[in-house]
Amino acid sequence: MDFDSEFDAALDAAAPGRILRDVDAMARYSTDWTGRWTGSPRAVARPRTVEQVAAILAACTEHRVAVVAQGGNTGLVGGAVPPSGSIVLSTEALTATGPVRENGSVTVGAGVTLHDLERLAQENGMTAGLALASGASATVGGVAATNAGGARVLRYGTARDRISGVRAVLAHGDVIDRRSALRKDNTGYDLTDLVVGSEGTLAVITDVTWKLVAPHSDRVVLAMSFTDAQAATDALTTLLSLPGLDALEWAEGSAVERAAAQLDTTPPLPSDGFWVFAELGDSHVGGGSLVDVAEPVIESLSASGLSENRIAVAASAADRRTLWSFRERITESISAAGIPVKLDVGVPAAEFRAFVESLSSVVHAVEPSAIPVLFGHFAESNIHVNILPAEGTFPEPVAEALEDAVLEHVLSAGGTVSAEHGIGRVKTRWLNRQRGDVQVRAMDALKSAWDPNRILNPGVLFDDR
Ligand code: 2HG
Ligand code: ZN
Repeated sequence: MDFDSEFDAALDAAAPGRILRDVDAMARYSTDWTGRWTGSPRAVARPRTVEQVAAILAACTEHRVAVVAQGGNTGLVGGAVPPSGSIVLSTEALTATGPVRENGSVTVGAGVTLHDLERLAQENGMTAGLALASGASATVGGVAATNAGGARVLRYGTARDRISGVRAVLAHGDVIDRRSALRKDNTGYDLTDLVVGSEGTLAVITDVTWKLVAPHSDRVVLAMSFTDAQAATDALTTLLSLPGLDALEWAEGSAVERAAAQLDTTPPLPSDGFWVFAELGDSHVGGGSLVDVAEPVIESLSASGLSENRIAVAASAADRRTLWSFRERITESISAAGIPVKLDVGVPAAEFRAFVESLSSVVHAVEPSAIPVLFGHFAESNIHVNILPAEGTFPEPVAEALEDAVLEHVLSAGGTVSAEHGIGRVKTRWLNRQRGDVQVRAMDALKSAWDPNRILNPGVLFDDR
């Protein structure tokens, strides 16, 4: 048997009946959600157990075959796209769920979707505290591997804040089990925190222990269309004083219009301005409803120029969902228009307005016909810079030039090249600029110790070119 067929046999033995090799069957694992990147894996493995994951990784290490762990394939930075000749290790069949413990934590398989985690939480009178528009497909393992955020980071933190333990398999097949039932355990290096956010480069996460949170009995969503970014940023401190603030999001009017078109409707407020969405949630508001408690803050926003026709308040579940959809459907509406250059940057709050206002000139200096669409997470000054081509797709050199111009601008504003989505494949050439040689060498030393043959997600995070 030659080396290749020896590997194929080892893979089949590692997870019998769970290996795909047919090109059509592998298609949905090979192209990322944005449609910008396509890879050509030699196989897709869909293990059902941690033992199968360990056997697959041992075979890959022995044969030096690259492995790309993949959850719901909803990442936006090319972090789960398989390079040619690699295998995709899909975690979608790792869906075992444990009981919700007395301390509100639950251990679930990496393949459980965020929506299924939320359903499980709600059946137990709790909520997951992390929600993404892609939650029907995004998996807990993918969310952990990328330290995903979403709209509720303001209140409940990123995935790292919600995860108290993981079980993960190292490149040689050894298993690190940190699925602890303990809420506190201060014994040595925090291997969970290290694996979370490592984008599949250190280990393959098979299970996650998640800290659920208590739900709110009262919820209100506000949408506000400020006249411009200046008016909105002037109001930031006031907005942050809204009682029970769960989420504070933003979008340019043109982005809201795109979402509205996608929803086949019109925006409920003048869409010329700079939109802010706020969600308030609480259970004990001193007898009054949340709307009553929020009233003084809303009045002070009106007093500082936000006229009544520029604010919408939704209290019922249906109305709240409708208002949120003008923010949540933006990503989909952009993808419906073409394949965008997608960046996810953050700047210090003091730089936010100037950054947002100057972005179109930065983009147009590279490509005059490009269409920037901006939105994101207002409380964290996180800007999702999407740049659409006038038609079709950008040629790759233009896409890279756009990325470089925007990211250069970010660094000069003291910002980060990735506030939320991670480095993936797209931003490897920026990691050194962002973190400096000393920190990248420290990360690289960890990578080499844990994965000496560099089989785990090569080309992601580190610039291996
Ligand atoms: C969001 O906040 C997501 O909606 C997606 O992080 C952002 O599409 C994007 O650029
Ligand atoms: Zn986001």
